[in-house]
This record gives sequence, C-alpha cells and structure tokens, in this order.
Amino acid sequence: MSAATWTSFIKSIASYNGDLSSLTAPPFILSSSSLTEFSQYWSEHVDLLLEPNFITEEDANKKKEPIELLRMLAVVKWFISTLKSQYCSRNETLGSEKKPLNPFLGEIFVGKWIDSSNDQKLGETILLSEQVSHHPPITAYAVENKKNNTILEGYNGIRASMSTTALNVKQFGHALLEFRNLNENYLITLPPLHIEGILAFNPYVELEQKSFIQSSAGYYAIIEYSGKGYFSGKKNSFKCRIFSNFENSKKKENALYTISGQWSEKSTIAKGHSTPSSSKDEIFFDASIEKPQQLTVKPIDEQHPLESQKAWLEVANAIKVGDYDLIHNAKSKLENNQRELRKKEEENNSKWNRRWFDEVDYKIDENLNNENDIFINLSKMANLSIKNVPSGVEADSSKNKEVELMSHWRFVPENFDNEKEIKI
Ligand code: CLR
Repeated sequence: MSAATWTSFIKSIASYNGDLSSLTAPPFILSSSSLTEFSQYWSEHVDLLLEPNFITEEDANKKKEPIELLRMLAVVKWFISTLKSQYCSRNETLGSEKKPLNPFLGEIFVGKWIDSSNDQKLGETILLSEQVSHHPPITAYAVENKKNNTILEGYNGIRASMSTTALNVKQFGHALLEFRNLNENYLITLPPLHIEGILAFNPYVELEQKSFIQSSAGYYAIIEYSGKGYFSGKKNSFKCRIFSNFENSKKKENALYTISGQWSEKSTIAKGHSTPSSSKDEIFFDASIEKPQQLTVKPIDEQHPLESQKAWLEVANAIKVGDYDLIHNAKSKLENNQRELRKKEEENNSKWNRRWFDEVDYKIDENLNNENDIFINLSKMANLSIKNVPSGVEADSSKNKEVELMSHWRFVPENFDNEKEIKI
C-alpha cells in the first residue's frame, strides 16, 4: 500500500458524512463479500437454534424449572453463540475487519445447512437473504427449518458516524424467532457497536450498551456488552440477566439466572442475580470448543445472476489481486447497470419487485395492528418501540418520539414456496 492511498483513506474518514458507500478505502481494507452474506451468521450453530424444540417435560422436572424457562435459556445460548460469527469472523479469516461490498437492490444470497446430527432430528435448514433496499441499505433474511417448523426472520440496516478514533454504528431492525410447533416466539434486538483500531490498521468490532430478548412466555433477557477494561478487562465481555418478565427486570435482584464471560470465548451461568464465578460455576457456552457449521452454497457457475457471489465475482477477483483500477472498473460496471435499471423503472413508473419480503407499514395496515401480530405483542411486553428507531430503543424513551415511520420488513413464505428461478 502506498502512503498516498493510506492518506486518502484517513482523509475520507475525516470527512465522513455518514454514507458508507462514500468511504473510499484502499484495496487491502476491502472484503470481497457483500453484506447480504452476513445473514448466514445467524445460524452457524443450527443445533442450538433448533434446540428448544427438543427440550422435554422430563428435562424440566429434572431441573425443577418451567419448560418455558429452559427454552428461554436455550434461545439465549443460541443468541450468544451467533456473536462470534457475526462480529469476529472477518478478523479470523481475513486478518481484520474489512469494508464489505455494498449490496445492490435485489441482490440475494442463499444456501443450506445440512443435518449433521447423528439422529437426523434437525433436518435441513435454509437461508434466504435479500437486499430489500439500497438507500438506505437494508438486508432482510429468513432461516427456515421445515422439519421442526421453526423460522428465524429479520432485517438489518445501520447508521454510522465517525468520532475521532472510532466508527460508531447503530443497528436498525430486529429478529423474530418462531417455534411454530411450540406456539412460542422471541423478539431479539441488535446491539450498537463501534469499530476500533482503524488508525492502527487493525479494525475490529466492539459491541456496546445492551440488547434484549423477549419471549412470548414472558421471560425477558437483558444482555449488556463491554469491551476491554469495563467489567472484566477482557475483550468481548457480556453479562446477561434473565427475568420472569420485563416488570421484574427493574430490580436486578429479581434475576432468575445470570450469565457472564466473553461471547467469543467462555461464559458461565449461575442462579440468581450474582455474577457467576468463572472457575466454580457451570459453563454456559464455550465458543472455542463449539465450532460453527458452514453454510453450503452452490458453486458460482450454477448461481443466478442476482446471487451475490456470482454478481460480484469480477470485483471480488480484482480485490484479491489488490488492483485499485480493476476494482474501480468492475464496480462501476455493476453500479452503472443498477443506475440504468432504476432509470427504466422511473420511466415505466414501476418499482423493483422484492422477492421474498414485504415492507409492512404498521401505521397504515390496521389489520396488522391487532392482538395477533408477534412483533407488536412482544414489543409491548418488553416496553420496546415499534417505530423505525435504532434497535432496542424503549417505548418511553425520548428517542422514540423523534420518528413517525413504522415500517418493517417481513418474510412471505409463500413467495419462496412459489419460487421458480432460485435453487438452494
Ligand atoms: C451487519 C449485520 C450483521 C452484523 C454486522 C457485523 C459487522 C458490521 C455489519 C453488521 C455492518 C457493516 C460494518 C460491519 C463491521 C464493519 C462494517 C459496520 C452490523 C463497516 C461498514 C466497515 C467500515 C470500514 C472499516 C473497516 C474501516 O448481522
């Protein structure tokens, strides 16, 4: 890398205006995969995702706990297990966090996790990820397991701002996890984060503040994040408290269980509100032992032109050889095609057809504003906003008053059942 490209990168960071596509990064900080691929991180521990389906009354009797609480603990464990994939995997495979490709509207990424269990109780799990908006960038996804009638769906977008040394990122969106055989659902919010180490050539993610999990059975979890030197001096630390419901969470003494440790390493769990001891208490999750299961993706030459790896192939190859002009030319080609498409749509007064997801406006769609909507119900239970505010903003927070929009992206399973072009 030349000093000039580094200087221009620092300058572009200094003049950063909130639009990530305007960050002109030198080739070595570019990743050759696009954000639509990131949806796979939700399910690389597919056994843990499906685990609540296999908890029995007998297990509950043995533990002397309600079965719904055991399922909540299983959901929390699965959620904690996703964090290493979500936030550390580029550092492990690419050496540092990198700038992902900015997906184009309609870009998709699909694949499946094959059942690797001995008793074949998991069945096949598929991933559908789709770029449903380009400005601002929003990716929607669904992880579907037909055998166990389980669906995880959600969407995410970010707003970023630069401080003197770090890039601060607020996440928008949420995930909904539905166990249809159990008639039990969960709402999961997405934590804020910042990118550290940019000036030291070594960008990495640090999670901050809190995220929440609300179960339809009432159980409510608060997960609090810290980086180096806050609770424990260790990176990727978290503390999670599980309560019987939101009301009871106002006093930490009411916690039924407390979990603490590092989400990228080991965490321990204990009953009650005191912090478990890392040496004496029961291990909750150990990310260094439980390896993620890779998604199976079709070879590129069998992919549809809208599939991420196929669409970005030329750009990805240029990034691999680190040639700035090649990258620039390949990107421009793709971007010009997109501009053409948008122009034609405008001329024809048409709009790009979202494949598997619908934008649902909770304000207009009165029939959705009813007792049966999972998102509304769980948000109410957890005192969370249903507006388009950063994920996890509470209903009574002043931040909830700034915004009127109430639209969210939802999976439409029939659209995939009728899908003719895209093979998994
Ligand atoms: C996307 C949604 C995933 C979780 C996730 C993980 C890492 C985040 C990414 C999201 C959004 C884009 C992101 C990335 C880390 C770095 C990258 C914030 C939230 C930015 C755009 C890169 C900036 C460039 C630096 C490397 C200099 O479920």
